[in-house]
Amino acid sequence: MLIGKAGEIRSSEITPRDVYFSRRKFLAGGVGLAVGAGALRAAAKLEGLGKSPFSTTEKLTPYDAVTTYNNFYEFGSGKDQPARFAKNFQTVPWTVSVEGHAQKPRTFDLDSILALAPIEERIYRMRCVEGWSMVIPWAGYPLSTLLKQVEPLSKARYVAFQSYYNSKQMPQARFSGIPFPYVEGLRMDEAMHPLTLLCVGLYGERLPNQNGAPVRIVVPWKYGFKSIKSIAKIKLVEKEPPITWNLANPREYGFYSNVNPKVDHPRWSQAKERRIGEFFKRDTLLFNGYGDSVSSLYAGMDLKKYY
Ligand SMILES: Nc1nc2c(c(=O)[nH]1)N[C@H]1C(S)=C(S)[C@@H](COP(=O)(O)O)O[C@H]1N2
Ligand SMILES: [Mo]
Repeated sequence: MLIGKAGEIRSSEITPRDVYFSRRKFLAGGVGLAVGAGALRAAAKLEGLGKSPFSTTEKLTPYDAVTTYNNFYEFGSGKDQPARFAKNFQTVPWTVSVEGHAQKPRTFDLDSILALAPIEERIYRMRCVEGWSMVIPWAGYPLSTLLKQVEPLSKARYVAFQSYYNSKQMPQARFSGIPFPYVEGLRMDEAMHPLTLLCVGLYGERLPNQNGAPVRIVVPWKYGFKSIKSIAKIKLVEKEPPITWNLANPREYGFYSNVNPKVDHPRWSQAKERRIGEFFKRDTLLFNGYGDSVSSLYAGMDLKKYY
């Protein structure tokens, strides 16, 4: 991964959250063409989202930045490419198969995923391995809720995820320089942790294509690449599964990839980060600030070795 030009997004390009919401209200109540746009947005709205004690109260990263500054290499390696090239990504119909060491392996269609549990808003800090961060109001429920449905067997020690891949829908993928389908993995206890989110939306709406529609994982204490987008398959496995960025460059990207200001990337420091929209860099926090909840998962592990 290359570090993008710092600063990244000019403030003139950012629509603040309140402007975004009032614009949406205006579109929904408008006439003519505006009604069309409003109706499209309204269809994607998630109603009655619960609040979560796991949410941070930090200032949200503006909607426009969250949805136009993305890594989604299936749609190109440039930050602006996913928003442009994922526009017509076909996410209907969609299924996620949950298989492997389970008593009741099963394929879920999207409606059954959406209906499985109450969807709540989770405002998480996100830290990309490239050195930038955002605060994003995700919507979803714990991944553990889905995994429990299939009744994992004791042999299941890791969870392997696979993104959807279709070179016809993703013609930019072959220029991205990483292998596809994109794969990721978590240890079972990480996957079952209440912070690990099965995510179906952001900013009160269903996920935009460029953010991993229609369903993705969000793991806030790890570098962003662990938060795999547009998942098609989840497999309960015995051994640590391969992960895309480790396959692409094992020296630079490990399986754990916990956010850690003391373990530098071989080509750059991880001590600081730039919150998108802010000018000054801030200190990066161990486990991205979620240490109270997750540090016990790594008790006794050398985090320099298990990077
Ligand atoms: N399938 C897939 N998932 C992916 C990626 C990708 O290229 N392909 N990029 C990762 C990286 S590097 C980051 S930082 C986050 C970005 O998520 P966001 O665009 O929703 O903020 O998605 C992650 N998930
Ligand atoms: Mo990233």
